[in-house]
Amino acid sequence: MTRILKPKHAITTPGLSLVNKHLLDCLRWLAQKPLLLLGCGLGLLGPHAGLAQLYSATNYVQIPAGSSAAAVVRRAATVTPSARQLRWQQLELTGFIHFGINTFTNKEWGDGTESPALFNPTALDASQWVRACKAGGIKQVILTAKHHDGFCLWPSAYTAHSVKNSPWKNGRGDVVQEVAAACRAQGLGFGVYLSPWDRNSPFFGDSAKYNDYFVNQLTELLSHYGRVDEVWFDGANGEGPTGKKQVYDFNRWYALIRRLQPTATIAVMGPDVRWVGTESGQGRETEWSVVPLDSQQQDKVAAASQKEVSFAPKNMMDNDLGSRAKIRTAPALVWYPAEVDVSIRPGWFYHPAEDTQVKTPAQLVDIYHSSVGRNGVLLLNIPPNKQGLLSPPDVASLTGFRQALAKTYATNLLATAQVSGSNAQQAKSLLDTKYATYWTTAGRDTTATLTFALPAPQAFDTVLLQENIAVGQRIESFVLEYQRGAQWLPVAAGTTVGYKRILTFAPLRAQRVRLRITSSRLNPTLSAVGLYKQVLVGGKRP
Ligand code: FUL
Repeated sequence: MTRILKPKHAITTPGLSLVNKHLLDCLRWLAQKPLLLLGCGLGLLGPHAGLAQLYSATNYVQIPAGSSAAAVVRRAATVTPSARQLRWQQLELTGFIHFGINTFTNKEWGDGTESPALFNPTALDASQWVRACKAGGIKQVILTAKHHDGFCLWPSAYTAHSVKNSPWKNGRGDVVQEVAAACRAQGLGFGVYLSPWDRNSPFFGDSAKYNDYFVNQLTELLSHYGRVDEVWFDGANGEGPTGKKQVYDFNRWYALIRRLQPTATIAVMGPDVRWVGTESGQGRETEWSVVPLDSQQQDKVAAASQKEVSFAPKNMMDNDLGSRAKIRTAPALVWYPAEVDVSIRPGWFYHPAEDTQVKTPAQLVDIYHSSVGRNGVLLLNIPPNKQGLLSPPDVASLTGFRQALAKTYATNLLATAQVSGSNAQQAKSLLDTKYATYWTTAGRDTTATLTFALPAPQAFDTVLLQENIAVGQRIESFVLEYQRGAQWLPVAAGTTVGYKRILTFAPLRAQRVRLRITSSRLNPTLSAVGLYKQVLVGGKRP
């Protein structure tokens, strides 16, 4: 019997308890094979050499037992993203395409018994999908190559349950190929979602057989379509037809991905990108990219005399995963940044009844602020319809969203301001729009004040800050103030900054503003500071 761990449209991914379990199994396996992994990994030496295939030299640090609180904080500030994680973070906006047999049955989850004959888009045009995504500012597109129903959007050699047995293009079509080609042609990154849970495969639940099947499918996807930039493993899971629980061979999958597509990030049930913990489009107010390994699991692992622990944080739903209190007793810290997945419609797949419930440009702008503006990467789902096209309301919303962002963020009111305060001689790098150049403090200063005098009073309602995460995430709290008469009054205050932090507030008018960084784990850095006035295009705020 199939046990469904995730209800339709739930905002959580209960499969994550299994995720943690699988990751633990994976790390156990890794701990037993350090030499093997050293050989096939990146050749790193050091305490985490056995994890080389999962981690870079800088995105994983062990915390020596007995470290002082201050030492832990300093160590946390030195954890930095791998090259693949940095590239991914800088994309800011990525797109999700849920398309498959569910599109034709009007369901969210298929049970795997659907006939491939149902799959028959009449006007499928992957270039239209990618064009609309690009017009929405999206930089990379992830396609559901196989969802839980097991139906493959490419003609896999390992199952009959695919497009090859559908009427679409007389069984000679390949959606994965069309999307990959469209992304390449239009300069977008390309990623694949391959559901580990497969409700069609007769092998599911027969662990070794299914792992072989899965590896074969993954190999097809990673070898036949050019560069793959992200591989997304969903946490939702259930039992197979045999009634047995499928034990996933994650370490084998990760090794395969690193070998065939070394620049791809592995997301959600993977070491590079963390599921933010909701599907609402809301990231955390306090979002650390440096998080501890799961201390609960550490206890279990310690009991089993293992040295390494899983990289998944203990509770993905906590409103803080990485503050000083959270990292204090961590055995190790990892760079594990948040991805915020949300659909432009209520469902992940297309349903005609939801044509009137497409999120407006204003709603998407709010989501941008609560995801990218909270140190996350937005993964926005836009599902094609039965014709095989993105529908007009979705395309219009994407375009309106992009226009609103472009207009708002075109004019940084601080661009012509005079800057004074801590290390103000470096202020040029704050305002030069280059991410790689950055301001920092002198000596060992972990606090700072920067004052901006505008040429004339201006109205504004948004502040944007960016740390240079290539050297780590450090800022723990900041406040923005404006001058009225002789007084400095608070405008907005926040905790973490990370790659990007955006705070919006009721509009006000001022000529002098100042940013005070009140706490930082090491010298704070800033690549950018901006003050803006929101411009909304094509729609009111909800
Ligand atoms: C969930 C799945 O069950 C949904 O169908 C969807 O694919 C979403 C992105 O992840 O876990």
